[in-house]
Amino acid sequence: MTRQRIFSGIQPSGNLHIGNYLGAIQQFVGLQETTDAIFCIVDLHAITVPQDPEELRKKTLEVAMIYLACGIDPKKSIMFVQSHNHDHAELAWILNTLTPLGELERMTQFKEKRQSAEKRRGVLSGLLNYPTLMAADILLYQTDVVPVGEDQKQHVELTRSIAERFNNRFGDTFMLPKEMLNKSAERIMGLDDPSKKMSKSAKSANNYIALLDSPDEILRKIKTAMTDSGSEIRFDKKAKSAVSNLLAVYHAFSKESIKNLENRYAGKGYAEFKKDLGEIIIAKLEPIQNRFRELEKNSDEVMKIIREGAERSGAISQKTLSEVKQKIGLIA
Ligand code: ATP
Ligand code: LTN
Repeated sequence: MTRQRIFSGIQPSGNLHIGNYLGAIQQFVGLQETTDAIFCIVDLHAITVPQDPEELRKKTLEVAMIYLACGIDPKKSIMFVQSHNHDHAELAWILNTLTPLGELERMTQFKEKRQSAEKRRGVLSGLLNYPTLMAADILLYQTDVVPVGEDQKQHVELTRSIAERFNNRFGDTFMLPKEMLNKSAERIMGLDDPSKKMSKSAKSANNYIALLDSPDEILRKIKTAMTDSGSEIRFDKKAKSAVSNLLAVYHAFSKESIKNLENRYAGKGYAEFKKDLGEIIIAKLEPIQNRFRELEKNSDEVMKIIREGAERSGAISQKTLSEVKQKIGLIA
């Protein structure tokens, strides 16, 4: 049987956090053993909101190093920077000409980001077209499965309908992809506001634990993380949303069941629970941080990996793009 193709991407637009790790990267590392895996650093998506040019370049390399430090192995997977393979922008343009405006306007992420952009410098049309670029990323590789956090499910669904519509009109061209969520960590919430997802573009760094936060910072952030009224440590998303989120993080890192955790901390206060949770996160992130520091000393090697990745990805994407151009009537 042929191996399944998986594809996913992360934006180099801030500090990668434990939500990105548990919701996405941790799945990537497992999947590369049994699938044909492609991981992208989606810099063209990052610029749909204003970025500082120097910072963007630095963050792009940083995401590459974090992928590697977390265990992405370039011998098993392809890893590259989106803008290094021009097929992505080209297919995205073609898909824009085939996607009704209304479908893009109803995307939840667009509606949310639009609100915060309006308060700043205005909404850029790239923000609206973000999902067609994501559809291009996925469809270029005839992807079967897209491992992502829950917030991206709607974009994968839209990708599927864009692909279906194209196939119906021009004949079978694209595989129809499916999202894959990590059930126990599909939506890690903000430490300072458990009603919203943990996000690297949050206003305050107290919203998230970055993968590169120091042990002291991690302990401080967990200590000051919001809790709920009452002192019980119980999983109840409605009545105890903050504590439930901390329990979900504890479970995702320790693999200990939520039931066990509830029993272990019965009658104990938040302080002890938070101290243990902080220590577990520190222990899990330590080896990743150590590998990251080593890679930082070796950025030429990392550059080489992403350049090779771009070439390997291009060999695959170019086949799909040629077929698309041929089918829609562009002269090859
Ligand atoms: P931003 O909030 O700035 O848009 P982000 O934190 O959502 O950024 P992305 O690069 O958009 O980060 O996401 C990378 C991957 O991490 C995606 O698969 C996304 O679904 C997943 N992810 C992001 N935030 C969370 C979260 N809080 N819980 C679980 N998964 C998440
Ligand atoms: N929109 C995604 C990042 C992303 C992506 C992709 C994920 C861009 N292209 C293709 C999966 C497949 C996000 O996490 N915000």
